[in-house]
Amino acid sequence: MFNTEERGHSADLTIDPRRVPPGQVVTRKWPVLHYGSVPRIDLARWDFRITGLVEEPVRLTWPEFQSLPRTTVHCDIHCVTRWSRLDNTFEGVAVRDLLARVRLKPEARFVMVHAEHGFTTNLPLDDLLRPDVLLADHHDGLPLAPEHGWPVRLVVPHLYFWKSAKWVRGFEFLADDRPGFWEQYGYHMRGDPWKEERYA
Ligand SMILES: Nc1nc2c(c(=O)[nH]1)N[C@H]1C(S)=C(S)[C@@H](COP(=O)(O)O)O[C@H]1N2
Ligand SMILES: [Mo]
Repeated sequence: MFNTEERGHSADLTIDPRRVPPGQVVTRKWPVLHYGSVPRIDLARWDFRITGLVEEPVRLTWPEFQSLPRTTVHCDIHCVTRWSRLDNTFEGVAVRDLLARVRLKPEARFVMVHAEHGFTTNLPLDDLLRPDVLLADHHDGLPLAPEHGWPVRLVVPHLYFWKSAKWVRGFEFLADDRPGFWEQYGYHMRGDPWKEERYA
């Protein structure tokens, strides 16, 4: 799966091993991983919906999303299939800034993230609200490529990358945790790479 150049990179003395979680191999490339096909998206019909345990449901159009305050996040990403990619720059809207405009009900403790083609992934609210969790539309200065989630993907740097839903379309707030797509197949409900929370 990894060529020698990539393997060599993991032994690169310029990489601080403390940045690489246990069982991970550093790659310089950015692998593409998802279930199903890359969706075709029409920005004129795109929206982002916030539903579930909220006082009032929210629907943002593409221009409304684009008018939100912007944040840049530098982070490393860690896939449960054991590759890590260091030094990514994602730009977009911090989830915390978006949710500051939404009144969550006090019972809301978890979120189900919804993406195109019915993909879902679940997160505790505390993880979603970390300041570096982003609805990203740019990576390393360029709009996201379609296969990496254009127009918008979630980026949750501190958890395994399957939580970072590509082609994201909404958040549904819940009182109780529910497994998303990969979680139903046995992936961990939280997915902390530093604790190797790979499978349940
Ligand atoms: N919508 C959607 N998002 C998804 C997935 C998917 O199947 N569908 N796969 C996840 C998994 S398992 C990983 S490792 C990352 C991969 O993102 P990348 O292809 O940009 O590297 O996307 C995550 N987001
Ligand atoms: Mo993954």
